[in-house]
Amino acid sequence: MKNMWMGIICAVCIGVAIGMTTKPAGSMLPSGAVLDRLVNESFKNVDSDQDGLIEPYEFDTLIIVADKDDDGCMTLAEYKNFSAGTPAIATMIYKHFDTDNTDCLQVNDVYDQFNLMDSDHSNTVTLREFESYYVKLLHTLFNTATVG
Ligand SMILES: [Ca+2]
Ligand SMILES: [Ca+2]
Ligand SMILES: [Ca+2]
Repeated sequence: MKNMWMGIICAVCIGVAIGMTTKPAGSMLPSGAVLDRLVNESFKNVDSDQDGLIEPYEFDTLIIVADKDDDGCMTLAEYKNFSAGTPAIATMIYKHFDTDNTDCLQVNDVYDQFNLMDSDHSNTVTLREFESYYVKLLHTLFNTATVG
């Protein structure tokens, strides 16, 4: 009886391991329900007054909120704590914006992203606008990652 269960558990292990090896090292591009949850939770992280829209001031305060020690820099460690994504995804997003590799992101570094998100220039970002920005960003990151 015990052996049978061990066999089933091992088969599951091997199945998972094979599934992993067909994907790029490190992390998989989220899709389906996982992506939906990631988009929704990330949106809520930014929408601090929870009215279903991201306003410019909320985008400004994103880094200030994540900057736990208030030294004016959001470090990778601080971003990982704040981000709704897995540590692997958070690291990819962080490095994408920390182009000079100083482990310090400031409001100015990400400020122009608001305009990229607000595709209809209404000065607010809806969940739909945020989702299309986020999906595009993830695709950029994963394409870059698989080349290197
Ligand atoms: Ca809001
Ligand atoms: Ca800090
Ligand atoms: Ca808009």
